[in-house]
Amino acid sequence: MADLDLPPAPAIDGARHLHSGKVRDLYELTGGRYAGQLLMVASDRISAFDHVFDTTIPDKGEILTRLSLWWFDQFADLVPHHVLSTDVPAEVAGRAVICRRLGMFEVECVARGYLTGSGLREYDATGEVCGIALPAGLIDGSRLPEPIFTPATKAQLGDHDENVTFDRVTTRIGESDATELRRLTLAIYARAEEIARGAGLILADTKFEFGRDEAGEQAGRIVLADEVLTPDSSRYWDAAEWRPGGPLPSFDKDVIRRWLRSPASGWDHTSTAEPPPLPEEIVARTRARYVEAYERLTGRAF
Ligand code: PZK
Repeated sequence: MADLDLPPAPAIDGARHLHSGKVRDLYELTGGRYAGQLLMVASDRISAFDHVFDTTIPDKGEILTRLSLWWFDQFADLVPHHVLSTDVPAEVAGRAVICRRLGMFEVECVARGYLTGSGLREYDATGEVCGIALPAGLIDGSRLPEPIFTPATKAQLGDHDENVTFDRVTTRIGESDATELRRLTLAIYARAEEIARGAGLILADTKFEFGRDEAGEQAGRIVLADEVLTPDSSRYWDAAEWRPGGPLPSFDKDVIRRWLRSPASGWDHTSTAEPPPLPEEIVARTRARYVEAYERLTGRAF
């Protein structure tokens, strides 16, 4: 994939831009009570088929920020999280959090309860995912006998992450941290999967990032970072539509993907051409899916 080509991160008073992902921007606070800590801003940008669209989804950044905060609360007894405050600069109100600067583990901690995506591709080729042998006969969308930890390492900018074995994680960060990240990942996934199922959603897989507190009273402890269990970091399916055997529709992005593949878009999604702007109706229907995910999971009105 080509390098990310994003709009420049907006200037924020009292913050210095550090880096940007496809849909989020990271800043360092330069003054005030939390000087030196981080400001994580969720934009309204959306990506699909490895492209970031020029068209944005109104309120997406706020919906995902609020959803992530709600999830952090659900695991307060399992793991500490990195959020220090939601009292953020006015220009990013509602869609940013101030978070503790951690020493990040360079491991994407993925939990899978269902087989699809890169896990399915690896299974079809080897019968294993990240070195974990799975029973024969599984197909796209199959529920796994039990959830598994399938770590990955970050690839170059814009490239996909690479699945790795647990042994590889051990070599990278040591046996005791690797074991603890696996335990936490599976414990959080188990709780989240149960909550999602109660909301009629299947949490097929999800990715966590952890860091270590390096200063202060709590130095040494492992902390849950990033955003958690948003549709951008997780794969949600509508439980009512779950049927193993084919690619299942993404809860949030199916509307966009179907339109992009349709003649109406005039776009060849297999080409390197820039995707067209999204029509108003597609934007509205996609926004409604994010609102619906938020409302079904949290039981709160957005
Ligand atoms: C950290 N990212 C990912 C990339 C984003 C986010 N608490 C933390 N301490 C130190 N570093 C990070 C975090 C967190 N979370 C997260 N990169 C570094 C990332 C691009 C944009 F908003």
